[in-house]
Amino acid sequence: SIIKPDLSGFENTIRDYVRYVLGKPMTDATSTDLFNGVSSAVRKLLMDIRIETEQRYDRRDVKRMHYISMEFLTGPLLANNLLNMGIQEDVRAILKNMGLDLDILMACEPDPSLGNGGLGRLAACFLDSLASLDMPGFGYGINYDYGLFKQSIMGGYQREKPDYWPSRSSPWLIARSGEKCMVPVYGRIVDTEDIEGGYNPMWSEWKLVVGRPHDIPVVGYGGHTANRLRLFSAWASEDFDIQIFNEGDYFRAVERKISSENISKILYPSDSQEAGRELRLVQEYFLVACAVQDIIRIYLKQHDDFNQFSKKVAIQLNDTHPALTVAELMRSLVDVHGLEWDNAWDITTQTLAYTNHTLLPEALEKWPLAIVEKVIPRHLQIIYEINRRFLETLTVNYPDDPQRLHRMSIIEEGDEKQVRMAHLAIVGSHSVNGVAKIHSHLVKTGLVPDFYDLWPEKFNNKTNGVTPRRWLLSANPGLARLITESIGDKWIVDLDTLKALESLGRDPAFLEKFSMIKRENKVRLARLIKKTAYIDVDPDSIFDIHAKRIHEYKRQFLNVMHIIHGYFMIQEEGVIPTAPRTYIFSGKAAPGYFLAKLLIRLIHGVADVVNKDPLVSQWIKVAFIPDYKVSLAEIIIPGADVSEQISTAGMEASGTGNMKFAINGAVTMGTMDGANIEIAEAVGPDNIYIFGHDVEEIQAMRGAYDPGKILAQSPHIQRVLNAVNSPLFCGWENDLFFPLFDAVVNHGDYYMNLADFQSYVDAQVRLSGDYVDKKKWAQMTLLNTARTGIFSSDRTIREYAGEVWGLERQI
Ligand code: 26M
Repeated sequence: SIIKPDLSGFENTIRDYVRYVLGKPMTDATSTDLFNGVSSAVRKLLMDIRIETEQRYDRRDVKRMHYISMEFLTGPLLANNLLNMGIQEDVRAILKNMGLDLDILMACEPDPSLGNGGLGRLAACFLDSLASLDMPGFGYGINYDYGLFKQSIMGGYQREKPDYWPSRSSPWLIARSGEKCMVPVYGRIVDTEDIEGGYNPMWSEWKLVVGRPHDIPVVGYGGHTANRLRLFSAWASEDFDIQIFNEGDYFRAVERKISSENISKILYPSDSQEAGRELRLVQEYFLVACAVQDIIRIYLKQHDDFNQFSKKVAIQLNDTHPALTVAELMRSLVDVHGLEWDNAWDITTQTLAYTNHTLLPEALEKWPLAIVEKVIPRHLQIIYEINRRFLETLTVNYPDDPQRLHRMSIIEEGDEKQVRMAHLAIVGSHSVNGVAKIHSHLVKTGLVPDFYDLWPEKFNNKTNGVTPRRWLLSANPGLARLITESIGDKWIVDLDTLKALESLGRDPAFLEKFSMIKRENKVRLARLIKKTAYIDVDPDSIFDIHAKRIHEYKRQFLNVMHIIHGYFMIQEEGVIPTAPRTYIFSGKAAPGYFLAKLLIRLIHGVADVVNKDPLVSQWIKVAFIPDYKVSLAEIIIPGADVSEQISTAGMEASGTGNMKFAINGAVTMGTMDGANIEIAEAVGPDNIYIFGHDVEEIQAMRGAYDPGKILAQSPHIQRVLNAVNSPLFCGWENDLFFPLFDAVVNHGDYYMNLADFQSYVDAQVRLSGDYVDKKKWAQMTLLNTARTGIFSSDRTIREYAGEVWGLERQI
């Protein structure tokens, strides 16, 4: 049941905000002013729920889970908050009465882009599910001044611009200056002899950075529970450098202050390559230190020793980015709170759990000892001690196996010694999980088999999920309404009930309505494409969408190869396709990722040729929607007929876009990778297009794979690749796409585009044939919606809560 908040003062709060906070008469208020006014009225309602929730948790002394993540990709919050509190229609009416349009105000809300992609968005879905399940789960992150860069396209090239979002003035952020965290950083270790003559390390001459919390309330569906996401801004309080101020070196003191404040300045924009920059390590440590201090402070409000700690606190590490939590929690327990090492270690490992999100070797975090020692010398000592004890137990378990010890050590030996963050996280946690069945299997057998051998019971799977509140109820209001009219609204909190839609597939009137909604969503998307990419597309063509970060392993290149192939089939062979198709791409490339950026240029080159060709453009259109982000995904995904999920098998840990598309009734064109495998299992083989080599086949091919051989045997592939390497798509620049051609033809085609090409083309031909059978297609897409309820993040969170966190509902 929904508890609706009292809206009697709502209009007045908006008017007061405009008049007394902005100091304007209502008649002068801009849409953005009014968005802020409405949001602050909503925020008042959120605070009431938030305060009640906290009192409930305190009263019951509940176990709390803290999700530590360098990224939280929330997207706009107004629509979601209104829907979760069940007041969107009431507020719409109040505003209408004031002569205002809620949709126009909502469109003024900037996306807080505090994440790169899947990992950050998953964290945001998890917070929504935790609150909707009335569970005490909280987020800890960084309040970056600059989120992920804004992407624009100039002459087919990606341009990056800073994304300065209102990190100080967003109506959703509540600064909590009273709960600052003090973070020591840099300095050196001084060894002293204490009274008993023992070793007593001292960390001295550190600088102090202050973490200022900014809280975003996270209200669950139904309005019963509001948890919080706590984001820290780095801040240098004047008094920490009072010394320098006093010495009269005012400018040096101000300089220091500025450099401390750089810590939360910007989100690192690479979603895979390790940045390796000192500032990134400082960011990771800053987050961890603030979070640990805050968590312990909250715990000690209700306890006076640490005996209950792991009974009352669970901490989840979102990838290895916050893996320093292992060392920081140890430091706090031992150095600050005076616990014995063994006791502190039990508490630490019983509290922490680690989620792995990638197998890509280039994405596995390793930090050179020299940088770690410079930034956090005491933590390096603690890591050494953890490793010393760990290796000691290993010699007991595996006598005479020095190779294994070498492989498992937290410290990697070599020219440049490094800390292996994944090893630190595994050793310091009681649970290690992957994010889809296949991925968890590969973590155990491929990534860290030695650890699996040692601690098989630590390893588990938690297949990702997405929140149906944002990704169906909010993003696809037409479909949400139809579903609720047909089977009631239970699905919003229990997505499995969508199963009841299955039988409606035999009702032609229902299928017709279902298809009409997709059509309307395609019209909405076509308008977005016109507005952002300046391309006219036909809503009656197949909308085939590839939306995600641009990366070689995600194989946007394979998709482009197929488009070029289609172009030649029409242009040179006079083949008439079964159905017209619009290929839609959207996604950002990391600013330093040359081939990914070149691929964006290639997509635009191909689009120019194809869209201008009078014959081909009747059948194929290509569009690239710039600046992919949550708010655009909410328009793009519901408008899809086909969802491209075509990574090289074994490389996409899970994918979550794949789930959003399927729930919204798109049919997946995908490889047997990540959660695609579980989607195939859920919807059945007739309702998905699976192609390409599976993980075992890919593994078997590695080493012996020869793209040249495939090339030699395929005139179609030759034609496509020659075109890539020809002036055709280059505009006025010569040899523009040679590096893409070269990577595939001369450098081994690491992502095996050529190995899967033919099977991809075949699957696409089958799909086109099926699309023209309107009824068959409608049934297929309906079954995708009906059978993908298990990909609700509510299901994922229930699994974590029961099997990892020991977290209970607090209704
Ligand atoms: C690391 C070091 C320095 C700077 C940035 C990073 C970094 C940031 C984000 C590395 C990886 C990052 O994200 C990886 C990611 O998004 N992984 C995706 O996680 C999803 C949620 O589990 C999965 O569904 C995707 O398959 C996986 O690619």
